[in-house]
Amino acid sequence: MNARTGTTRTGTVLRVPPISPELHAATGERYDALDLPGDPGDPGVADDPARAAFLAEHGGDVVAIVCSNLSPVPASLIEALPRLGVIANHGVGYDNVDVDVALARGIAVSHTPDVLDDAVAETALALLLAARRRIVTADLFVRDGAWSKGAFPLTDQVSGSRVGILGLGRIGRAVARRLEAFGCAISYHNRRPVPGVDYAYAASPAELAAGVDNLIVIVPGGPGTEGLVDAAVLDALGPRGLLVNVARGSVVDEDALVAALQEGRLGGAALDVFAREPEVPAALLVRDDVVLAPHVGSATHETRAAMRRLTLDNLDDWLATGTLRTPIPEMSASPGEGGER
Ligand code: NAP
Ligand code: 8YV
Repeated sequence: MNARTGTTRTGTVLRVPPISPELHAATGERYDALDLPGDPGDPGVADDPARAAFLAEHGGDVVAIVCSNLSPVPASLIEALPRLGVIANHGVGYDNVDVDVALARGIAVSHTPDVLDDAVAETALALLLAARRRIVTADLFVRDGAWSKGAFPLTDQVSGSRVGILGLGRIGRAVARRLEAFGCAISYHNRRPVPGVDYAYAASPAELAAGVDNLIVIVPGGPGTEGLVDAAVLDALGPRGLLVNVARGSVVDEDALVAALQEGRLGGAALDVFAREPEVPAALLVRDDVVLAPHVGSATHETRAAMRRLTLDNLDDWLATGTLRTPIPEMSASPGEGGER
Protein backbone atom coordinates (compact mmCIF):
# COMPACT_ATOMS: atom_id res chain seq x y z
CA MET A 1 0.00 0.00 0.00
CA ASN A 2 1.25 3.46 -0.93
CA ALA A 3 0.68 5.61 2.20
CA ARG A 4 0.41 8.88 0.27
CA THR A 5 -2.27 7.86 -2.23
CA GLY A 6 -3.88 4.87 -0.50
CA THR A 7 -3.10 2.81 -3.57
CA THR A 8 -2.23 -0.83 -3.88
CA ARG A 9 0.02 -0.64 -6.96
CA THR A 10 3.32 0.97 -6.22
CA GLY A 11 5.94 2.33 -8.54
CA THR A 12 6.99 5.47 -10.36
CA VAL A 13 4.66 7.78 -12.26
CA LEU A 14 6.57 9.06 -15.27
CA ARG A 15 5.72 12.58 -16.48
CA VAL A 16 6.33 12.87 -20.22
CA PRO A 17 6.85 16.55 -21.10
CA PRO A 18 5.35 18.93 -21.85
CA ILE A 19 2.73 18.90 -19.12
CA SER A 20 1.31 21.96 -17.36
CA PRO A 21 2.98 23.30 -14.17
CA GLU A 22 -0.26 22.56 -12.28
CA LEU A 23 -0.37 18.90 -13.38
CA HIS A 24 3.34 18.65 -12.70
CA ALA A 25 2.86 19.93 -9.14
CA ALA A 26 -0.22 17.77 -8.50
CA THR A 27 1.49 14.56 -9.62
CA GLY A 28 4.57 15.47 -7.57
CA GLU A 29 2.46 15.88 -4.41
CA ARG A 30 0.54 12.67 -4.97
CA TYR A 31 2.90 10.09 -6.40
CA ASP A 32 6.51 9.07 -6.63
CA ALA A 33 6.88 10.99 -9.87
CA LEU A 34 9.83 11.56 -12.18
CA ASP A 35 10.25 13.62 -15.36
CA LEU A 36 11.38 12.00 -18.60
CA PRO A 37 14.37 14.03 -19.78
CA GLY A 38 14.70 15.36 -23.32
CA ASP A 39 13.00 18.01 -25.45
CA PRO A 40 9.79 16.49 -26.88
CA GLY A 41 10.08 18.83 -29.88
CA ASP A 42 13.49 17.37 -30.82
CA PRO A 43 13.01 14.75 -33.57
CA GLY A 44 16.10 12.91 -32.28
CA VAL A 45 14.87 12.82 -28.68
CA ALA A 46 14.56 9.03 -28.70
CA ASP A 47 18.36 8.83 -29.09
CA ASP A 48 19.09 11.50 -26.46
CA PRO A 49 21.86 10.00 -24.23
CA ALA A 50 20.34 11.58 -21.10
CA ARG A 51 17.02 9.92 -21.86
CA ALA A 52 18.67 6.55 -22.51
CA ALA A 53 20.58 6.77 -19.20
CA PHE A 54 17.41 7.78 -17.35
CA LEU A 55 15.44 4.87 -18.79
CA ALA A 56 18.25 2.42 -17.98
CA GLU A 57 18.20 3.60 -14.36
CA HIS A 58 14.45 4.15 -13.77
CA GLY A 59 12.58 2.39 -16.61
CA GLY A 60 12.04 -0.75 -14.53
CA ASP A 61 10.21 1.21 -11.78
CA VAL A 62 7.66 2.99 -13.95
CA VAL A 63 4.06 1.74 -13.65
CA ALA A 64 2.24 4.79 -15.01
CA ILE A 65 2.72 7.56 -17.56
CA VAL A 66 1.05 10.96 -17.41
CA CYS A 67 1.19 12.97 -20.62
CA SER A 68 -0.50 15.66 -22.69
CA ASN A 69 -1.35 15.95 -26.37
CA LEU A 70 2.13 17.30 -27.15
CA SER A 71 3.94 14.53 -25.23
CA PRO A 72 4.96 11.80 -27.66
CA VAL A 73 4.47 8.31 -26.22
CA PRO A 74 5.88 6.14 -29.02
CA ALA A 75 6.47 2.38 -29.11
CA SER A 76 10.15 2.87 -28.20
CA LEU A 77 9.22 4.54 -24.89
CA ILE A 78 6.51 1.99 -24.05
CA GLU A 79 8.93 -0.85 -24.78
CA ALA A 80 11.52 0.65 -22.40
CA LEU A 81 9.04 0.39 -19.48
CA PRO A 82 8.48 -3.30 -18.65
CA ARG A 83 6.09 -2.68 -15.70
CA LEU A 84 4.03 0.06 -17.39
CA GLY A 85 0.32 -0.53 -16.74
CA VAL A 86 -1.43 2.75 -17.52
CA ILE A 87 -1.06 5.83 -19.71
CA ALA A 88 -3.15 8.77 -18.44
CA ASN A 89 -3.48 11.41 -21.15
CA HIS A 90 -4.39 14.96 -20.14
CA GLY A 91 -6.57 15.67 -23.18
CA VAL A 92 -9.41 14.01 -25.06
CA GLY A 93 -7.33 13.47 -28.20
CA TYR A 94 -4.65 10.80 -27.80
CA ASP A 95 -2.98 10.69 -31.21
CA ASN A 96 0.29 11.35 -29.32
CA VAL A 97 0.17 7.80 -27.90
CA ASP A 98 0.99 4.62 -29.81
CA VAL A 99 -2.28 3.06 -28.73
CA ASP A 100 -1.89 -0.14 -30.77
CA VAL A 101 1.38 -1.00 -29.03
CA ALA A 102 0.01 -0.07 -25.60
CA LEU A 103 -3.20 -2.10 -25.96
CA ALA A 104 -1.34 -5.08 -27.42
CA ARG A 105 0.63 -5.15 -24.17
CA GLY A 106 -2.52 -4.84 -22.04
CA ILE A 107 -1.64 -1.32 -20.95
CA ALA A 108 -4.70 0.77 -20.04
CA VAL A 109 -5.06 4.23 -21.64
CA SER A 110 -7.28 7.03 -20.31
CA HIS A 111 -8.23 10.44 -21.71
CA THR A 112 -10.41 13.41 -20.66
CA PRO A 113 -13.67 13.46 -22.67
CA ASP A 114 -16.76 15.63 -21.98
CA VAL A 115 -15.23 18.03 -19.43
CA LEU A 116 -13.71 20.21 -22.17
CA ASP A 117 -16.61 20.30 -24.64
CA ASP A 118 -17.86 23.76 -23.63
CA ALA A 119 -14.43 25.41 -23.71
CA VAL A 120 -13.48 23.96 -27.10
CA ALA A 121 -16.89 24.77 -28.60
CA GLU A 122 -16.47 28.33 -27.31
CA THR A 123 -13.04 28.53 -28.99
CA ALA A 124 -14.49 27.32 -32.29
CA LEU A 125 -17.21 29.99 -32.11
CA ALA A 126 -14.70 32.66 -31.07
CA LEU A 127 -12.49 31.83 -34.07
CA LEU A 128 -15.46 31.74 -36.44
CA LEU A 129 -16.73 35.11 -35.22
CA ALA A 130 -13.27 36.69 -35.13
CA ALA A 131 -12.50 35.60 -38.69
CA ARG A 132 -15.88 36.47 -40.22
CA ARG A 133 -16.22 39.84 -38.46
CA ARG A 134 -12.45 40.55 -38.83
CA ILE A 135 -12.10 41.38 -35.14
CA VAL A 136 -8.30 41.07 -35.02
CA THR A 137 -7.85 43.37 -38.03
CA ALA A 138 -10.43 45.79 -36.58
CA ASP A 139 -8.48 45.93 -33.31
CA LEU A 140 -5.28 46.80 -35.20
CA PHE A 141 -7.21 49.35 -37.28
CA VAL A 142 -8.20 51.21 -34.11
CA ARG A 143 -4.77 50.93 -32.48
CA ASP A 144 -3.01 52.14 -35.65
CA GLY A 145 -5.16 55.30 -35.74
CA ALA A 146 -6.71 54.32 -39.11
CA TRP A 147 -10.26 54.97 -37.87
CA SER A 148 -9.90 58.75 -38.17
CA LYS A 149 -9.09 58.31 -41.86
CA GLY A 150 -12.14 56.28 -42.81
CA ALA A 151 -14.56 53.49 -41.92
CA PHE A 152 -13.56 49.86 -41.46
CA PRO A 153 -14.65 47.66 -44.41
CA LEU A 154 -17.89 45.68 -44.14
CA THR A 155 -17.61 42.05 -43.06
CA ASP A 156 -19.63 38.80 -43.39
CA GLN A 157 -22.30 37.82 -40.88
CA VAL A 158 -22.21 34.50 -39.04
CA SER A 159 -25.90 34.61 -38.07
CA GLY A 160 -27.94 32.79 -40.65
CA SER A 161 -24.89 31.43 -42.49
CA ARG A 162 -24.46 27.80 -43.57
CA VAL A 163 -22.03 25.96 -41.30
CA GLY A 164 -20.62 22.47 -41.85
CA ILE A 165 -19.23 20.46 -38.95
CA LEU A 166 -16.66 17.83 -39.87
CA GLY A 167 -16.85 15.53 -36.83
CA LEU A 168 -20.22 15.72 -35.07
CA GLY A 169 -19.04 14.08 -31.84
CA ARG A 170 -19.07 15.42 -28.27
CA ILE A 171 -17.44 18.74 -29.16
CA GLY A 172 -19.04 18.98 -32.61
CA ARG A 173 -22.49 18.73 -31.05
CA ALA A 174 -21.59 21.40 -28.47
CA VAL A 175 -20.57 23.64 -31.40
CA ALA A 176 -23.83 22.85 -33.23
CA ARG A 177 -25.98 23.74 -30.19
CA ARG A 178 -24.34 27.16 -30.06
CA LEU A 179 -24.74 27.69 -33.80
CA GLU A 180 -28.46 26.98 -33.51
CA ALA A 181 -28.73 30.15 -31.40
CA PHE A 182 -27.17 32.05 -34.33
CA GLY A 183 -29.84 30.74 -36.69
CA CYS A 184 -27.24 28.91 -38.79
CA ALA A 185 -28.14 26.14 -41.24
CA ILE A 186 -26.11 23.22 -39.86
CA SER A 187 -24.84 20.20 -41.76
CA TYR A 188 -22.19 17.63 -40.89
CA HIS A 189 -20.06 14.74 -42.03
CA ASN A 190 -19.02 11.73 -39.92
CA ARG A 191 -18.16 8.32 -41.34
CA ARG A 192 -21.79 7.44 -40.70
CA PRO A 193 -24.93 9.51 -39.92
CA VAL A 194 -25.69 10.09 -36.24
CA PRO A 195 -29.05 8.47 -35.33
CA GLY A 196 -31.68 10.93 -34.13
CA VAL A 197 -29.86 14.03 -35.41
CA ASP A 198 -31.81 16.42 -37.68
CA TYR A 199 -28.85 18.31 -39.17
CA ALA A 200 -28.28 17.56 -42.86
CA TYR A 201 -25.78 14.74 -43.45
CA ALA A 202 -23.15 15.04 -46.19
CA ALA A 203 -21.62 11.84 -47.58
CA SER A 204 -18.03 13.19 -47.74
CA PRO A 205 -15.93 16.11 -46.48
CA ALA A 206 -15.93 17.62 -50.01
CA GLU A 207 -19.72 17.35 -50.29
CA LEU A 208 -20.02 19.01 -46.87
CA ALA A 209 -17.64 21.82 -47.85
CA ALA A 210 -19.44 22.44 -51.16
CA GLY A 211 -22.71 23.26 -49.38
CA VAL A 212 -21.52 25.66 -46.65
CA ASP A 213 -20.03 29.10 -46.03
CA ASN A 214 -18.03 28.00 -42.97
CA LEU A 215 -16.46 24.60 -42.31
CA ILE A 216 -15.55 23.70 -38.71
CA VAL A 217 -13.19 20.74 -38.30
CA ILE A 218 -13.35 18.78 -35.03
CA VAL A 219 -12.49 15.13 -35.79
CA PRO A 220 -9.74 13.20 -33.91
CA GLY A 221 -6.17 13.33 -35.23
CA GLY A 222 -4.02 10.34 -36.19
CA PRO A 223 -3.53 8.25 -39.33
CA GLY A 224 -7.30 7.82 -39.96
CA THR A 225 -7.88 11.54 -40.54
CA GLU A 226 -4.47 12.69 -41.82
CA GLY A 227 -5.01 15.15 -44.69
CA LEU A 228 -8.81 14.61 -44.61
CA VAL A 229 -9.16 18.30 -45.47
CA ASP A 230 -7.18 18.31 -48.71
CA ALA A 231 -7.01 20.60 -51.75
CA ALA A 232 -10.29 19.19 -53.11
CA VAL A 233 -12.14 19.99 -49.87
CA LEU A 234 -10.65 23.50 -49.75
CA ASP A 235 -11.64 24.09 -53.39
CA ALA A 236 -15.16 22.90 -52.60
CA LEU A 237 -15.32 25.43 -49.75
CA GLY A 238 -14.29 28.06 -52.27
CA PRO A 239 -13.08 31.66 -52.51
CA ARG A 240 -15.72 32.98 -50.09
CA GLY A 241 -15.48 30.01 -47.70
CA LEU A 242 -13.87 29.95 -44.25
CA LEU A 243 -12.06 27.00 -42.69
CA VAL A 244 -12.02 26.74 -38.87
CA ASN A 245 -9.73 24.02 -37.49
CA VAL A 246 -9.88 23.18 -33.77
CA ALA A 247 -9.12 19.47 -34.27
CA ARG A 248 -5.49 18.63 -35.04
CA GLY A 249 -3.06 20.21 -37.51
CA SER A 250 -2.59 16.81 -39.15
CA VAL A 251 -6.22 16.77 -40.34
CA VAL A 252 -5.63 19.66 -42.77
CA ASP A 253 -3.08 19.51 -45.59
CA GLU A 254 -1.22 22.66 -44.49
CA ASP A 255 0.64 23.14 -47.80
CA ALA A 256 -2.65 22.88 -49.70
CA LEU A 257 -4.20 25.38 -47.27
CA VAL A 258 -1.42 27.92 -47.79
CA ALA A 259 -1.63 27.50 -51.58
CA ALA A 260 -5.44 27.88 -51.60
CA LEU A 261 -5.21 31.11 -49.57
CA GLN A 262 -2.37 32.52 -51.65
CA GLU A 263 -4.17 31.74 -54.92
CA GLY A 264 -7.49 33.19 -53.72
CA ARG A 265 -9.22 29.78 -53.94
CA LEU A 266 -10.20 29.95 -50.23
CA GLY A 267 -11.70 32.94 -48.41
CA GLY A 268 -9.97 32.56 -45.06
CA ALA A 269 -8.93 30.33 -42.18
CA ALA A 270 -9.14 30.39 -38.39
CA LEU A 271 -6.74 27.93 -36.84
CA ASP A 272 -6.09 26.73 -33.29
CA VAL A 273 -3.93 23.77 -34.31
CA PHE A 274 -1.00 23.24 -36.68
CA ALA A 275 0.91 20.36 -38.22
CA ARG A 276 4.18 21.01 -36.33
CA GLU A 277 3.24 22.91 -33.16
CA PRO A 278 4.46 25.34 -31.97
CA GLU A 279 5.74 26.05 -35.48
CA VAL A 280 3.34 28.01 -37.70
CA PRO A 281 4.02 28.37 -41.44
CA ALA A 282 5.53 31.82 -42.14
CA ALA A 283 3.15 32.18 -45.09
CA LEU A 284 0.20 32.24 -42.65
CA LEU A 285 1.73 34.78 -40.28
CA VAL A 286 1.63 37.57 -42.88
CA ARG A 287 -2.00 37.12 -43.97
CA ASP A 288 -4.92 39.17 -42.65
CA ASP A 289 -7.49 36.63 -43.88
CA VAL A 290 -6.23 34.21 -41.25
CA VAL A 291 -6.82 34.19 -37.46
CA LEU A 292 -4.28 32.20 -35.45
CA ALA A 293 -4.44 30.78 -31.91
CA PRO A 294 -1.79 28.75 -30.02
CA HIS A 295 -3.79 25.54 -29.38
CA VAL A 296 -5.96 27.08 -26.67
CA GLY A 297 -9.18 25.17 -27.36
CA SER A 298 -9.52 23.87 -23.81
CA ALA A 299 -7.33 26.49 -22.12
CA THR A 300 -9.63 28.00 -19.50
CA HIS A 301 -9.05 27.88 -15.74
CA GLU A 302 -12.29 25.94 -15.23
CA THR A 303 -11.73 23.34 -17.94
CA ARG A 304 -8.06 22.73 -17.25
CA ALA A 305 -8.88 22.14 -13.56
CA ALA A 306 -11.54 19.60 -14.58
CA MET A 307 -9.16 17.89 -17.03
CA ARG A 308 -6.45 17.71 -14.36
CA ARG A 309 -8.92 16.27 -11.83
CA LEU A 310 -10.06 13.60 -14.31
CA THR A 311 -6.46 12.70 -15.20
CA LEU A 312 -5.63 12.24 -11.51
CA ASP A 313 -8.88 10.30 -10.87
CA ASN A 314 -7.93 7.91 -13.65
CA LEU A 315 -4.45 7.45 -12.20
CA ASP A 316 -5.78 7.00 -8.65
CA ASP A 317 -8.41 4.48 -9.77
CA TRP A 318 -5.96 2.46 -11.80
CA LEU A 319 -3.37 2.43 -9.01
CA ALA A 320 -6.00 1.39 -6.45
CA THR A 321 -8.18 -1.02 -8.42
CA GLY A 322 -6.79 -1.44 -11.93
CA THR A 323 -9.83 0.28 -13.49
CA LEU A 324 -10.24 3.63 -15.28
CA ARG A 325 -12.97 6.33 -15.14
CA THR A 326 -12.59 7.31 -18.77
CA PRO A 327 -10.78 4.67 -20.83
CA ILE A 328 -10.26 5.39 -24.51
CA PRO A 329 -12.94 3.71 -26.65
CA GLU A 330 -10.48 1.27 -28.24
CA MET A 331 -10.12 -0.47 -24.89
CA SER A 332 -12.07 -3.69 -24.67
CA ALA A 333 -15.33 -4.22 -22.80
CA SER A 334 -13.31 -4.80 -19.65
CA PRO A 335 -11.50 -1.47 -19.34
CA GLY A 336 -8.47 -1.09 -17.17
CA GLU A 337 -7.13 -4.57 -17.77
CA GLY A 338 -3.61 -3.28 -17.98
CA GLY A 339 -1.74 -4.67 -15.02
CA GLU A 340 1.47 -4.22 -13.15
CA ARG A 341 4.10 -6.49 -14.55
P1 NAP B 1 -15.54 12.42 -30.42
O1 NAP B 1 -16.71 12.62 -29.52
O2 NAP B 1 -14.92 11.09 -30.55
O3 NAP B 1 -15.97 12.95 -31.87
C1 NAP B 1 -15.21 12.76 -33.00
C2 NAP B 1 -16.16 12.75 -34.21
O4 NAP B 1 -15.37 12.66 -35.40
C3 NAP B 1 -17.12 11.59 -34.19
O5 NAP B 1 -18.41 12.08 -34.45
C4 NAP B 1 -16.65 10.68 -35.33
O6 NAP B 1 -17.75 10.06 -35.96
C5 NAP B 1 -15.96 11.68 -36.26
N1 NAP B 1 -14.90 11.07 -37.05
C6 NAP B 1 -13.89 10.30 -36.62
N2 NAP B 1 -13.12 9.89 -37.65
C7 NAP B 1 -13.67 10.44 -38.76
C8 NAP B 1 -13.34 10.39 -40.13
N3 NAP B 1 -12.27 9.70 -40.58
N4 NAP B 1 -14.11 11.06 -41.00
C9 NAP B 1 -15.19 11.76 -40.57
N5 NAP B 1 -15.55 11.84 -39.27
C10 NAP B 1 -14.81 11.19 -38.39
O7 NAP B 1 -14.36 13.39 -30.01
P2 NAP B 1 -14.44 14.83 -29.32
O8 NAP B 1 -14.42 14.68 -27.85
O9 NAP B 1 -15.53 15.62 -29.94
O10 NAP B 1 -12.98 15.41 -29.75
C11 NAP B 1 -12.63 15.48 -31.10
C12 NAP B 1 -11.18 15.90 -31.27
O11 NAP B 1 -11.04 17.29 -31.03
C13 NAP B 1 -10.16 15.28 -30.32
O12 NAP B 1 -9.82 13.96 -30.70
C14 NAP B 1 -8.99 16.23 -30.43
O13 NAP B 1 -8.13 15.85 -31.47
C15 NAP B 1 -9.66 17.57 -30.79
N6 NAP B 1 -9.56 18.53 -29.66
C16 NAP B 1 -8.87 19.69 -29.84
C17 NAP B 1 -8.77 20.59 -28.79
C18 NAP B 1 -8.06 21.88 -28.93
O14 NAP B 1 -7.52 22.37 -27.94
N7 NAP B 1 -8.01 22.49 -30.10
C19 NAP B 1 -9.34 20.29 -27.55
C20 NAP B 1 -10.04 19.11 -27.42
C21 NAP B 1 -10.15 18.22 -28.49
P3 NAP B 1 -17.63 8.63 -36.69
O15 NAP B 1 -16.83 7.77 -35.77
O16 NAP B 1 -19.04 8.21 -36.85
O17 NAP B 1 -16.95 8.89 -37.99
C1 8YV C 1 -4.88 19.52 -24.96
C2 8YV C 1 -6.45 18.91 -26.66
O1 8YV C 1 -4.96 18.26 -24.49
O2 8YV C 1 -7.90 17.60 -25.34
C3 8YV C 1 -7.25 17.69 -26.39
O3 8YV C 1 -7.25 16.81 -27.26
O4 8YV C 1 -5.94 19.11 -27.73
C4 8YV C 1 -6.22 19.89 -25.60
O5 8YV C 1 -7.26 19.95 -24.67
C5 8YV C 1 -4.42 20.47 -23.96
O6 8YV C 1 -3.58 21.30 -24.65
C6 8YV C 1 -3.69 19.96 -22.72
O7 8YV C 1 -2.90 18.89 -22.87
